[in-house]
Amino acid sequence: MADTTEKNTATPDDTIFGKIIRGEIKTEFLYKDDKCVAFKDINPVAPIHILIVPIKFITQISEAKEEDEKLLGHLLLVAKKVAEDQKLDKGYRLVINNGKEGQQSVYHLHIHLIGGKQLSWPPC
Ligand code: IU
Repeated sequence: MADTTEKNTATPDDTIFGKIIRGEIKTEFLYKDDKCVAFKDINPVAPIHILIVPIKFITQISEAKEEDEKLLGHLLLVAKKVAEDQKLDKGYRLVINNGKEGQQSVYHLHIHLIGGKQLSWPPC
């Protein structure tokens, strides 16, 4: 399995997702607007595994501010729209990993959209 931890490529105000957003790494966007992008996870854990990433650099959900309230709502609605586009009508899961114990590896906030099979619970 590819090592997707990216500690050595991140700078304090950028990550590989910044490069993807800016087009420095060629990536097919499944959705894009002036606030966020969505693209396939490079290491999918399910048949459908898409990341919804804000263009604004927020390292993680625990660092989001009151002023980000509208953006966070927008990300959830985009995740819902992408799920509909992917015809995930039987269900799906949205996940935000936060920090070390949350298994976050890329420190640019993102929502995982996971589906396309029967998921199990609990996840740990
Ligand atoms: P996490 O919540 O920070 O652990 O998720 C980061 C995700 O980013 C993880 O699922 C990786 O497979 C994914 N990813 C990617 O899609 N493209 C990349 O270039 C890198 C990581 I680095």
